[in-house]
This record gives sequence, structure tokens and C-alpha cells, in this order.
Amino acid sequence: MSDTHQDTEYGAFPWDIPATRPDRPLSKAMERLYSNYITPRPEDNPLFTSFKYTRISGFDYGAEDGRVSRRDPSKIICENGKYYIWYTKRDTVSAPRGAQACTETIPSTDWDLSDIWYATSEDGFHWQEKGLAVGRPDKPKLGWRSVCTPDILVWKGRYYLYYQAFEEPSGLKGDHCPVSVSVADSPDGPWTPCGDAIIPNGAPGEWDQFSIHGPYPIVIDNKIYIYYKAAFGDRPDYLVGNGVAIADDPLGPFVKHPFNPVLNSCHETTVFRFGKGVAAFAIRNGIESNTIQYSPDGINFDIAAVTALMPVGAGPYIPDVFHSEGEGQGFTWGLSHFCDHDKPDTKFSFLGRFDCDLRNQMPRSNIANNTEIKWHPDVCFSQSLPEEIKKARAQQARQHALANHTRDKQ
Ligand code: AAL
Repeated sequence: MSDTHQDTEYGAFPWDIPATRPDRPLSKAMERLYSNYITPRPEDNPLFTSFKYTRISGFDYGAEDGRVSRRDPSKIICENGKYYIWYTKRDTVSAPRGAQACTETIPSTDWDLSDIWYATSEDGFHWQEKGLAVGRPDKPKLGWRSVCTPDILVWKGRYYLYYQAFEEPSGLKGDHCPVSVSVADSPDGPWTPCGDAIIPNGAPGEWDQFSIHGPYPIVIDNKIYIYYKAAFGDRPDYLVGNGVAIADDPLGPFVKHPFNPVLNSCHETTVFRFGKGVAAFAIRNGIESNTIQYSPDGINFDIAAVTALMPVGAGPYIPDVFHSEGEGQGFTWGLSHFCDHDKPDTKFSFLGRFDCDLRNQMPRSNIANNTEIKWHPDVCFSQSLPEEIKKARAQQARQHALANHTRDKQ
């Protein structure tokens, strides 16, 4: 045996990755492979997936100058032989101008002065915009300034749209709003607003005191679980976590879980029953960004997979989303939103399609095996180093090199 080999009774780690933990000492990282994840190989782990993206047709963004925007799609449901989706639509006289320059007609942010629209599709790639679902009520009713970021619940034959309801331009003090709900007997409406905050903000000093964002209802054990996101703590140290509020009836009362927040990272809520438990995306913002997490109870989540390029504001089509019995089967596609952050003056968002393989069954498609994402170089270089940091680092590098040189010569 060469002296580069460990000379122990166990020998080196085997070439064929054992499916279960081998009976031998392991490094922490290899230990984790067996203890943290459902299987050691990503292709066998039903909660590992990569994501593929496709542009969709049917939506008109005008001159793409920031006046028309569509973002934050809901989950997709299948009704009347079609797929339905709801989303934030803004159609304003100008692109967003920020909280200081906004008016009754000029938006502060991309989701200010917005309404909730819906579209249907027969194949998930071509969509037809059907019209307004829930508009802004008259001032001073809740949501008069903007209604946005909707999600859908189907419960006992009725349809419930939950959404953010703003009473001031987003960005004025922060992105402050509670969640409201509208009800309909058909996915085509008409929708009746319930008028009140269905999930109110937390009391002063509580983590969700200012914002309840991205309401996302699913059904677990015959109860309605609405997951939501709030950013808390002062910048730059704030966290974006997800909490959950639970009710027996779609109109509440919703009781926030005492363990909230239940996810320590994740800007947009995407949660689904999976197997015997509940899985969640931790998409962006936070130490556990780019992970897919699993909990046996919808409350206590662990990282189940680390991935990349996750869909932002994902609205998946989950065939069994509102079933309460049996194992959750997962999903393979949905819509998400895309936003060109480089263009603040013409900022708008648009909807696109993501595909993945989060089915709770084997064998799975190649999408599930793909752990190597090939980024186009533009993706990296678009995350450019701020000019002042570039100058400072160049200066430090010159001084460091000079100091090294001087020392070497001594
Ligand atoms: C989204 C969501 C919420 C925020 C804004 C619109 O991605 O987090 O909906 O308020 O951005």
C-alpha cells in the first residue's frame, strides 16, 4: 500500500457509492450524505431537481418599456379542461419611479398600482389572458393602492384568491401590507372581496409586524395552511423567512403557528405536500437559499437538496395540491417571473415557464440527474463588481504587491 493511503482496517472509501451508510468512520461531509439526504445520489433523491426554462406565448408587454408588467404567478389549477393561473398585472402610465416620485397614477414599485388578472392555457406553453379577476377597490378600502401576488385555494367547490392588499405605495415606509381574500363560485369569477385582512400583520415588535407577503394556501389533514413570507430585522441584517397560519375554514380565523418562522430563508413561497410530509422551496435570500426542504409535519423543515437557478416566484401545477389524503406526488412544471434588474428606468417583469422533476416516483427524467448547470458567461458578468469596490480592491492589490516586493528585497 502506498503511503498516500490511509492504513486502517477500513481501507479507502469504495469506488461504488454504497446506497446506505457504510459501517466505517466517515468525514462530516460524507456522514451528511447519508444522514441529511434521502439518498446519497442526487438522481435517486426525489427532492433533487434542476430547472429548465421556456419562454411562453400569449402575453403582450407593449413596448417592453416598463409600463406593463406581469409577475408573482399563483399556483396553476386544472379546471374545465384548461390550466388556470392568476398573477399581478400592472398597466400604468410609466415604469415604477420609486416611493418619492410616485403619484396616483405613477407606480412606486413593479407591484404598486396593480390588479390581479388571470389566464388559461391548454398546453402550459401558450396562454390566453382572460381579464381582470380582482381589481383595486375604491379608496380607503383595503387594497385600494394595489392588490398583488395572488394564490388560489379550491375548497368544497368554491374558489378563494388570497393576495397582498396595500393601503399605501409600496416602498413608502417599507413593503408593508396584510393579506386579503376574494371568493368565487367559478375560476372565471365573479370574485367577491371579503374586505378585511384575513392574515393580519403581527403586533409591534413581532417578526411579521409590517408585511405578510406571498400567501400560499395548501391543504394538510383537512386544514388550510397558508404559508407566507416576511422580511424582518433591520437591514443589512434582515432575514426573509416563511411562516404559516392555519385555519379550518378558508375565511379563517387563521392562527399563526407558534414556531413561526418555519423557514429561515426564502423570498417567495412555494410549498407542496410530498410523500407523507411537506416540501418547500427556499428560493433566494438567506443562508439556505437554493435549497429544497422537507418536513414531516409542514412545520419542522430540514434541507433535503441543494440546487441552483430556482424559479423566482414559482407557481407550480401540483395535480393533487388540495388533496388531504395519500402521499403527495409532487410536480414537474409551473410558471415563474423574470425581471431585468439592470434596467431600473424601464423595469417590468414577465412570466415564463419552468420545468423540473419533483415527482415522488422512480425512474425520473434527466432533468432530475443534472447537477451541473452550464451558466452562460453573461450570467456571471451581469453580476458586476460595483465600481467603487473595484477601485478600492485594485488599490489594495497594488499596495499589497508593492509591500511584498519591498519585503522580499530586504
Ligand atoms: C414579490 C413578493 C411580494 C413583494 C413583491 C410583490 O416577489 O415577495 O409580492 O411584496 O415582490
